[in-house]
Order: sequence, then C-alpha cells, then structure tokens
Amino acid sequence: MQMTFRWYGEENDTITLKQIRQIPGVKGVVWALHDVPVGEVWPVERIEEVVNQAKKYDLHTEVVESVNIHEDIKLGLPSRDNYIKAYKQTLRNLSKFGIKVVCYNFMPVFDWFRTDLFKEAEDGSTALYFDAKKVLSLTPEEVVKNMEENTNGLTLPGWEPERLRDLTHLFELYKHVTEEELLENLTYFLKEICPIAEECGIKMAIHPDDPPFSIFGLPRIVKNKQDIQNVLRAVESPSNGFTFCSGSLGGSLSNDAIDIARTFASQILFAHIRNVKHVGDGSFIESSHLTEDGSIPITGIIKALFENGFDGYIRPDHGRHIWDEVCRPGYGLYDRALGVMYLLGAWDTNVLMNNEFPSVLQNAK
Ligand code: DNO
Repeated sequence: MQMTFRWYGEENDTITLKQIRQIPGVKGVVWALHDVPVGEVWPVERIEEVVNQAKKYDLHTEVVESVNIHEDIKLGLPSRDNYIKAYKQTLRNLSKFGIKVVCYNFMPVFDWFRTDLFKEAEDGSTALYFDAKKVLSLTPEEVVKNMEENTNGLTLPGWEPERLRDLTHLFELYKHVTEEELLENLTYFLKEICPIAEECGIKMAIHPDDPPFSIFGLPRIVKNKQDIQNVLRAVESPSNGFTFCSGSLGGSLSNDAIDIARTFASQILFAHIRNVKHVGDGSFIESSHLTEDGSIPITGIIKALFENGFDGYIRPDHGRHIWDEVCRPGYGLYDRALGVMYLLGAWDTNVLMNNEFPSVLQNAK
C-alpha cells in the first residue's frame, strides 16, 4: 500500500507541495493537467513540468486522476475514434515519465455531484452534502450553477466548462442511450486502450459513479458490485482495473463496501477512502474519516484490503473544511491530513495484528 495525496498544481491549489511533503507517510501526489480540454493530448512539456515540481519535494507522480473521457466516446459517436487516438497519445506521453495508474470515470454528463458544497455540520465544520429531496426539485442547469458558483473561485475536478456548456443538447444525445449501450461503449474504449496501456506499463482504474445511482434519468454503469464485475470482465487485461472509492459506493446503503473491497482487492489499483454519514431519505453529508463519525466502516475496509493483499495506491478522499480553512470544496489540507494519519494507523494496526512490524518500527529496530 502506498499513501498519496491529491494536488491540483502550483497555479491551481491552495495547498503547496511543501505542505504535502510534511504529512507523514505521503509518497506521491495524485495529479492531472486540469486545464487541458477533454479530448486533447496532454503535452509532454506540461507533464514534465509537474513531474519535476513534485520531484523537488521527493514526491512521485505515478498516479494521474483523471484523464477524462470525451462525451463522444461515452456516446459511441463516430467521432470517438479521434478522441481515442488522442487518449492513446496521452498515455504514451505519460509513460515517458513513469506514470503507472490512470484513474478515469465513465459517468455521462456530470462527474461527481452534490447539492451543497459547504453544508454546516454539527461541529461547526462544513462539508459536501447530497440532499436527495433537493435533487428532485432541481434541473440539471440549476445543479451546474449551484456547483460552479460555490467553489471559492477554484475549479472543480471533472467539471470542465466546455463539457457543460450545452446541457440540453447533451441530454438529448443521451436520451436513448441505455446502460447496456453505455457498457458497450466503455468496452469499445477499453479494447482500444488496454493494449496501448499495457505497452506503456500503465493501468487504467475506473472510478465508480458518484452518487452510485442514476440521476436525471442518465445511464450509470459503475454503481455496485455487479457493475464492477461487468466492467472488469468486459476486457481481460492486466491494464483493466478499478479505483475503489468508499465514499462514492457508500452513497448507497445497499452497497457493502467491505465485501466489494474484499472481492476486488487484487484488481483495486487505487483506493479513495472517505466516510459519509447518511441522514435518512437518501441524503448524506461527508464526515471525517473516523469510522464512528459516519455510516461507512472505514477500519473494516482497511482490514479487508489488508487481508486480501491490496498492493495499490491509496489516498484520503474529500475532507471537511475545518479550522477556518479556505480551500477547494472537499480538498483542504487539514482534514485530509488527519485522514492520512487515521488510514495509516488503521493499516499499521493490521500489520501488527499479523505479527509483523509496521515500517516505522522497522526503521527503529
Ligand atoms: C471528486 C472526485 C472525482 C473523481 C473522478 C475520477 O472529487 O472524486 O472527480 O476524481 O470522478 O475520474
């Protein structure tokens, strides 16, 4: 297991590499060229720039989150082949710098979404919130406005303005796309991409849908255990893997996150760990990582990953906004750093229970 931390880049984050370097146990940053429009090739010089910046702080850049997928690929339009060609070139460019895992998702139109980005919690902190009732009363345009206008002036991952410019048209295009067809389009993409990824030594790690159910009637195909199974079986390749996201899967109480972690441990390339607290009627708030603070058994998940030989990258996922920090929604320093320590503590406990020595003790021996 290797601890990482998401970073949005020198120009675009409130958090510095120096700060990340000082969080115990963090070995690398999870990054992306967020300003390259979806579907365009990531330029070698830009990749090199980020890799060198991180290197100065002894942090690796082996995990990219995300190289986003153009809607034409998800829709299976004839123009998809050009976008797939560009995607392959991006993988080739990334491989020049030792990138090992590329996280991506296949959610139509929206990436993750919430109804509130700074919902006040009982302890006075704020956090991302999904109000199930409110969703029913909002139009897609209102959802986008809500998200885009409440970001502290910072960009949101997966919310590329060029993609969301013409929602009506996009919704029209998806009107007749069934879940089966969406899976076929994903399979087409993976069949094209996996051989190149294999050549490049890169593994593709699909991220679950967040939240893990259909919204506004859009098809969703990575919602639960069966869906994950379908995607992993769609193309047999060591480069076809999975990003386990406890918070996304945990958006539905019918998902058993421990069982999913146990079942797919060897194909989990990357784990995003966070907790959410369900408050009834399908609504949930993102809580601290601590198991007792939410509805997701975080320590049970870590145990399941440990016992089933998980050997991938891991990162604390969204945190709350605490101690008056002004930051990108969900991506502050303090609560995520607390999350790192909790996750490493839980992992080391498993190591000890297994009668081995955590790395820290080994250093001291
Ligand atoms: C939000 C993130 C998502 C995630 C992508 C992965 O904070 O969890 O944007 O990075 O869905 O492709």
